[in-house]
Amino acid sequence: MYIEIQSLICGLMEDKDVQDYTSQIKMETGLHERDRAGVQDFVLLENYQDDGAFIENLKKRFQENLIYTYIGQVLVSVNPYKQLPIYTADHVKAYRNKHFYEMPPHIFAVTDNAFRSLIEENRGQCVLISGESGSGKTEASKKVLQFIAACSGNQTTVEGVKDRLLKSNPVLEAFGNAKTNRNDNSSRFGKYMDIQFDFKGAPIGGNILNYLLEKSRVVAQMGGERNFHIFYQLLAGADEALLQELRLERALDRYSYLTDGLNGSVTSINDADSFKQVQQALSVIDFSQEEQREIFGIVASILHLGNVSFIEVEGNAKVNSRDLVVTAARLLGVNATELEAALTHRTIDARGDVVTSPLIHELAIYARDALAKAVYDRLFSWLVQRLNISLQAKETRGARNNVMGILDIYGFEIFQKNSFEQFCINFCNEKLQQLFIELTLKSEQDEYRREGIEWIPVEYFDNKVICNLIEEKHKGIISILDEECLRPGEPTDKTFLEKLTQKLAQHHHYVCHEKAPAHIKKIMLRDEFRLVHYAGEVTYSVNGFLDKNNDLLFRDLKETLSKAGNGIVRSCFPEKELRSLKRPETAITQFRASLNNLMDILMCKEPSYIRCIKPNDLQTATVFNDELVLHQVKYLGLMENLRVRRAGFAYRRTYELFLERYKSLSKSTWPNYKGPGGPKAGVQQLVKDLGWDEEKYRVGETKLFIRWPRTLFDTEDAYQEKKHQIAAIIQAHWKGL
Ligand code: AOV
Ligand code: MG
Repeated sequence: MYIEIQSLICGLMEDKDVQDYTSQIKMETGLHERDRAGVQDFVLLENYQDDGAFIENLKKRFQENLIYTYIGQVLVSVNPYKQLPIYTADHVKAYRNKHFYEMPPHIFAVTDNAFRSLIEENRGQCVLISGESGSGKTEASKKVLQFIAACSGNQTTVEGVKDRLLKSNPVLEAFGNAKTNRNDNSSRFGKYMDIQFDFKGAPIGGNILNYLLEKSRVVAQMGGERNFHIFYQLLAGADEALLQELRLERALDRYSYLTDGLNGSVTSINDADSFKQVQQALSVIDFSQEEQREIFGIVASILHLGNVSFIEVEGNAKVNSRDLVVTAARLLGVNATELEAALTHRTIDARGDVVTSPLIHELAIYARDALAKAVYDRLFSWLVQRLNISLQAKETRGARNNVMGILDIYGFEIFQKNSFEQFCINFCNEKLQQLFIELTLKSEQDEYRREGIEWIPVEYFDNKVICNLIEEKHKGIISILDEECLRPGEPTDKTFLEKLTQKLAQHHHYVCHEKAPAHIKKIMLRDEFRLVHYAGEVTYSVNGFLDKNNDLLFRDLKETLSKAGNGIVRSCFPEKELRSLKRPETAITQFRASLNNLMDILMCKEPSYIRCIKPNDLQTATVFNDELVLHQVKYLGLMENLRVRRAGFAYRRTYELFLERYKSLSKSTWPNYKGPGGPKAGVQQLVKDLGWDEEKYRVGETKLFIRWPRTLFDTEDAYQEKKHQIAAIIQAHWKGL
């Protein structure tokens, strides 16, 4: 009897251990928890067309700390704004090697799924994380990395790689993240990280691509915002000796580059601790002492530069605080007199005619800020390159396809004042949304086609029209901006705006001041234009567009830096750049090219999607703002995503899995289907025995497609009942023993 019962349970519980039985039942927050905690896959929602029901489901789950929900394979994640105990080693173990739907939704399940496709099918993967600023993308990317590190190989060689991969995060965040009004730890750069695996699934290397750092933040911040974390970390965390060497004082208000926005610390951030972590991470990644000294030397030099002021003598700018220039020059390893001259003069080389002229006060400030921005920006790119050297795989044979990419970019943002930076960031988000549309639609269509199932297309809002408005050759905003930047004469931000309006006034997604509807006109200034993005309407001020796009650093400064004693600075400003006669590409053109390159990389990988949602604007765990969430659900296209998923068939399972789970429901499949035709025939027999009528399902090549969730609910209910019956029999049996 005992043996019989045991084999019965084993059969029912698929591959799980008998001992796991009770915990298994507890873990299964699956279909049966749908009343208390909503449904764990939106395709199971009865009234799936109704956005109210969608939000209600998200809210219910959020309140139960169930932040993850699926739409088919897409993971929707709501930022909990508090630490949840769901990322432990036990969780990693529980999700490792499990079938996607066997466990409650989790970012680990998505990662495990991608990871297994990578290893078993040798298909390049990418995890695409999107959502607006503060919705949890960066945290999500860290969880993906955590899972991969925890469940892949543990030989010492691999440990080194994993350590370096993990430690690259605190370094990049220190230099590339900052407190904004949307997020205390906002990414101010885009990041795509490839992890390379060997054929056994052990990480052997990685590579990071970085996208457009918001360098204007180095010299100015909006009210309530901060400069990049590293400045505060250095001042709070460096020991006295280091501060002394860098000639720094701890007080933040001593530094003009730190006093623009929020002057001080942020409660959610411990700068001194973070600094220790950064130092430790730099050591793990094998940055030499010399390199570390040079890095912090550069950071400090920027703070000193920011304090350099000028006076005007007979119309020409003169440095007012020579000692600061001397200190900055020492840290950069350049000649102080030369730096002073470069800050106040401009040399123009017009076809061999070299003319040096003094700068007016305003231009000297411009030159100083351009210098600080360029040095910081190039330091950041240098850091990424340096990390890549450390992450480089020693052995790449046979590992070509075994690459998993993780994309974590800056999210869509709307501020009070939006400028060139927001324009770039939001453009990037448009591109990513475009990719989502293409890939989800495409893969869905492919699956129906592959499986030989009829398919009814669903209407989508395709944001391609906005991408085109921005990037189309000759006609798009980028082209118009570049044209204006390169035009001889006196192009200004104002003439740029005029051109925009002249050429785009008719476009449905472009709104100019003159043609704006009355209620919009009221809130728009004359130097602004407005774009109807997929994620909302944003008003951009054209102030600074030309300057930022031209991204000009006067030749004199470049020349000075190319001879720097600080090795990092020297390598960031190579001499050959000075000799090049080609006009450097504009900032936006470079950005567009790098984004299009990224799209190509992503297109040839199998994507997994994580759609992040933020529950409120207050960065708090206690508020779920229905309206705000609905807005995100709408623009992320989640309702359409769900409709597509439901248009044909809500649920699909491979024959093997379906049969394994539900075989106990029919005599012809229990304990095993023995007839001809394998699992497919078994499932066909099973659903016939269950009395499903033809309308409810379709038989694909490898999968069973189920039209209504109710069908699956009923089957699942029957299965659960059977399981409990058996459990009762076992209990009775044990009592009787
Ligand atoms: P983002 O990357 O999407 O914004 P983050 O990942 O930085 O957003 O998340 C913002 C903050 O929300 C974090 O600093 C955490 O405090 C909290 N948070 C997010 N996800 C979780 C989680 N799973 N568990 C606990 N707390 C979380 V931006 O980079 O601004 O677009 O440019
Ligand atoms: Mg981020």
